[in-house]
Amino acid sequence: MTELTAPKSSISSKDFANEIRELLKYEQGVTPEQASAADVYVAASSAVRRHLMDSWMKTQQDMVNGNTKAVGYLSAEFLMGRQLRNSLLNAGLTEQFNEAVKELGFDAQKVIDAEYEPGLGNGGLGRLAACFIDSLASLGVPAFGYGIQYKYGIFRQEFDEEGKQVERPDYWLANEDPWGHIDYGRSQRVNFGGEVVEEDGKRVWKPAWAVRAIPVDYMVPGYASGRVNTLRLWQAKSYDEFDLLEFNKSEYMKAVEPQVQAENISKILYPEDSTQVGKELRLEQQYFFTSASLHDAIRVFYPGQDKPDLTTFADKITFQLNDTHPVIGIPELMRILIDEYGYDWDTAWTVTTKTFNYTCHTLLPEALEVWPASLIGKLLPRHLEIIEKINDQFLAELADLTDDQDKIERMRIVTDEDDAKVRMAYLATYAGSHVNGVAELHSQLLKDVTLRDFSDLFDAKFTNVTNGVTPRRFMKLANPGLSELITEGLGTDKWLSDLELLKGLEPLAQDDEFVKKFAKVKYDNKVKFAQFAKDEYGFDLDASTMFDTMIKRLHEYKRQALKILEVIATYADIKSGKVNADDLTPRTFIFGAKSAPGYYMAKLTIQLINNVAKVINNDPDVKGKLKIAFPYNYNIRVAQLLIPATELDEQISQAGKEASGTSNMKFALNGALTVGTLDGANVEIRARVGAENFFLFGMTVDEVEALYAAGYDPSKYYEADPRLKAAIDMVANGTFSDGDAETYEPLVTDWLKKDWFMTLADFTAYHDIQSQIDTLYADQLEWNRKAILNVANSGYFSSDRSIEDYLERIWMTGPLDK
Ligand code: 26Y
Repeated sequence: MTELTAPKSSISSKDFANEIRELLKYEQGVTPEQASAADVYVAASSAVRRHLMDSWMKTQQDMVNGNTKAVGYLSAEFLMGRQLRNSLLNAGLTEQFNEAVKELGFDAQKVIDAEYEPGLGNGGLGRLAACFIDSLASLGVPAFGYGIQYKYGIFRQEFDEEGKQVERPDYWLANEDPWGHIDYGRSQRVNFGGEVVEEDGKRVWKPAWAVRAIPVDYMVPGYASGRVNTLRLWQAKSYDEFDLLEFNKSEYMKAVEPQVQAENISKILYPEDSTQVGKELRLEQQYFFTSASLHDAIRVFYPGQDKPDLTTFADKITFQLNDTHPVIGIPELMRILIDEYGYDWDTAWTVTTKTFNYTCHTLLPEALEVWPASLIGKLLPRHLEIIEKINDQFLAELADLTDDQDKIERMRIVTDEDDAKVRMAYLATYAGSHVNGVAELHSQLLKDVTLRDFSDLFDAKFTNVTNGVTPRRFMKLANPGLSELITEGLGTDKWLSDLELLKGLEPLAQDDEFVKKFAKVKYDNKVKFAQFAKDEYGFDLDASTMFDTMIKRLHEYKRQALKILEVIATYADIKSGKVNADDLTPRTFIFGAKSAPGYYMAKLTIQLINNVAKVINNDPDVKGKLKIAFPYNYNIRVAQLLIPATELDEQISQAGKEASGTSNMKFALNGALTVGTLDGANVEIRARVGAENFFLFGMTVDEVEALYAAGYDPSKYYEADPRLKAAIDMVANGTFSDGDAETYEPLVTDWLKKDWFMTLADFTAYHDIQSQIDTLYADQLEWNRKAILNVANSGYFSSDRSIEDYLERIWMTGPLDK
């Protein structure tokens, strides 16, 4: 007997259909006959929201009235993905929806597809935030996600005739957004600029301008917890609608200028995802949402109190800083406590340090945010004073802890130079109670390298929380076939809220009948993806070939170049007759990647992949053997279709560069095998699924270090491996640029002269592992056994487990009472 615990609302499909009819009539003013799929999508979404409303209100009340500390997840990015299916799942309305829309004469998938994906994040960090708020709600922990409701999300990617990336604005709010509820009454004032003056012995900030932060609330329904939390995204609005004095015809543009300026703050998500961008507007965004959120939390937890006792603030809510982006919240809370509520410095400091914790998501020093003190002084003069005072206090503390003057200098929060800089990661590390990395290796490297001086002196602050992903979206919704098979295999669907139960699948890897069913699910997912790729992109993919996928932001350290060079080398092997195409496992290489618009090398790599695709896909000599598919505008929707269809997952970053990775977890949970380096969470995935079920290759962190130290010369590797040489020569000689040798010259020169991420040094090892992959793939039963073992042993990578670790190690709180 299969035990089913998934939430199920008691409402009938008929009644649900009637609710949709009502909403179509009273909200949209259309009959079901007149309605479009988009209308039905809006009405159905509103109907689901209504069903969640009681739980949402009760959760808010219990949170404020109870004594369970809440979590505030401060993040500049929340990459939520589409909402309707997820909300239906958690509200227990999936079946009713499917039936109801049919009754109304609509195709369910068309209704689902009417939702435009909100892309309010760049990649891993933003998606992690989305998984975390899902898990918080599912565990019944009272929490707010706090961020920005960007008007334009991550750009829509297109490819032009030459295969170059073109960025188009992502105006996701062009149509009605039934999920976001604008709450004008709870807006906050956020001040900027001006100066600080001395009044009655006090420092008083006289700001020059202000914007109104208006909250847009999204429900975050938990799975099977009965709880619904809130994602509160702030929208910037001007206080001065137009200045009518200025408003005559010729001054019209001038009249709306202040409004335009204020509203620019929440206009666009910065598409940079790793190297820092020192843009004034970005600092404005960071201050805008952290200031509004902190004030909001005071409003929520001390309702109606003019003189709240904020010494208890850290008992009401703990704030997690998702990377350095919200770190300006630290001096802001100091300012609120001192300037707005009259606390003394030491009291404010005690409250502030208890309130914040910091998660670091990088190892690349160039990604650690640093702001010119002059810029902070211009936008936030009072905050600069506070930061300087924190710095002084810190230096005094350090002087008591160490005699090492160099170390003290290295650790300064505000650098000692003419054009002084403020190091946000250092500020967060000093002021926060805890600092964590996002995978074991990453947390270790943070201590050993990136934040070494800090860990020397404040070791107790440092901890690790390995990332995780939500099984609701990335298994149940993305892979219904596998989910059903797992439920059948385990005899229960409880694994969706207790993912370690997947362990129970282990014996089934030896059951040939089960393995065949598993293989069938994978094959069906491939067919489904091929169909989608045909409809959406016009690709002809062959589901009988191996689906070999690399999806992630385009970065040199992630080494998409390694993958494409290996594909080119294989192509060259076949063309030159060195290898008989019939001896190779036919593969479809699938890429998905956006590049930061200003990242030249990354964009050139995209162009190269597209043009290698053009050549290879049109060459009859390799037809049926090698194919490249590079769907443009990779996003959560594509991920949900592609991950379940993938057999081989590429996680091939240079060791010591990828903080964690999270798609690696999604792939393992969906039964792909990984080819990867010992980097980020790959290390932990391999340890859990077993070395024999993971294709490991490449240098370790120590080997990388040693090679840098010895003086790295990539050209040696080029000379030593004829396949590598052939591949690079092909790129250099214009094979993929209509004979033009100039096009990829910067890439070629970089590979041969610099190759900072040692693509060439790992090339031979990467190739050597391919024959092992082919051999295993030839034995489908064995391959699928290993894939099942990956699923069975990846339960640890649920974001529920990550959240439990945060609760225990950092937040010191838990679920609300039932
Ligand atoms: C400063 C600004 C330009 C900036 C904006 C976005 C800097 C960084 C980012 C985003 C970083 C990011 O997505 N990092 C990824 O975080 C994932 C979740 O922890 C990790 O799995 C992944 O390894 C890391 O690259």
